[in-house]
Amino acid sequence: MFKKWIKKIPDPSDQSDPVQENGMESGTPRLGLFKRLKEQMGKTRGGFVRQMDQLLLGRQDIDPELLDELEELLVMADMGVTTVQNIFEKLRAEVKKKELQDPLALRKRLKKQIADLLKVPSTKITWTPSPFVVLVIGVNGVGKTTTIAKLAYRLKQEGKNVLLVAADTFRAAAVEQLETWGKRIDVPVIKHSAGSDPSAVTFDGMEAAIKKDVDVVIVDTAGRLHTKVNLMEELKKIRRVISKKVKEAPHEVLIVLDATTGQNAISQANLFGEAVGVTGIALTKLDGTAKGGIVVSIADQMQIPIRFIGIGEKMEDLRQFDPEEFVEAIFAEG
Ligand SMILES: Nc1nc2c(ncn2[C@@H]2O[C@H](COP(=O)(O)OP(=O)(O)OP(=O)(O)O)[C@@H](O)[C@H]2O)c(=O)[nH]1
Ligand SMILES: [Mg+2]
Repeated sequence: MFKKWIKKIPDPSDQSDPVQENGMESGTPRLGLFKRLKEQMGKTRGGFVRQMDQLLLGRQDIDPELLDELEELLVMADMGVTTVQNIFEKLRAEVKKKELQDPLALRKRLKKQIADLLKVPSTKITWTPSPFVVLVIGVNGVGKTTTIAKLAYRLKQEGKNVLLVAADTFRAAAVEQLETWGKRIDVPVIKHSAGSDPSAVTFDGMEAAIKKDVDVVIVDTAGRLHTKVNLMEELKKIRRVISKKVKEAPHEVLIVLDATTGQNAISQANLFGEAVGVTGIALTKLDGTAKGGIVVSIADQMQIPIRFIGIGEKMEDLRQFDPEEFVEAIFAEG
């Protein structure tokens, strides 16, 4: 009966090259990283970016119809109505002033506008002081546990001592899922039995982290409870338990959002943000959507930085979000 809740866990050995980016580690050729990003963003590139190019192809002038069609396309690509309206207000003004004269210049300008929207002051986590506590939240199935495993793997590669806390005691097999990951990446997991109090596991996790001098503690939480109110109350309680043990913690409240859910992701972030506060976003499954525009929408509409993007099921497919690289990958030729 719980079969549908038991997730497929990708084999971490199924990876070409354990790669990491700036700020996490260095020395790996960025070209390989970019190639993988480009490949994994193929659906978006082949989706709305190609449709955009088809619209622009063969046109000599920028007419109002072209602008209308493009505008609609970007909304359909999950870029968000307000964000797209703002972009096109500027574009129309530039066309009117004859600053933009041909479709190719329009494409270039659009790419630049998107890149500018994505540029936010800081997307990096400092990982200090220790224990640095990351509370991971989000609705069910968005990729919390997988993201935690990928993140723990990366941090471990960097030489950090990581500890995972299985505070999703609600879903059958959730503890087991995190434990399996822990074994595969060789990271300890603090757990209680399924159905027990998540705050109690968190308490034990924090105690263990302090005792063992752990660098980073990552707390996995449930995505679903009997009601939304229960879920939020539980998260608040977990938060309180963490703060009691380490005053300024959690240092990062990372919300995991699924890119394939489009604009819904934004309402989820708002909902969780109001209840427990959110300091960063991990946007997963970008490889699974042809509408990567959600990245632009989130960056423009939310005051919270996108820390990581999930671009696949392999261990190295959690990337630190790099706006410039991202735009290059989706607008790349070929
Ligand atoms: N293609 C792809 N799949 C992903 C990505 N991140 C997570 N997944 C998959 O999404 C599914 C759900 O992931 P989980 O990590 O179990 O999600 P969760 O949020 O912990 O789910 P609950 O524990 O039920 O709340 C799994 O099959 C993952 O492999 C990603 O970036 N790309
Ligand atoms: Mg989970």
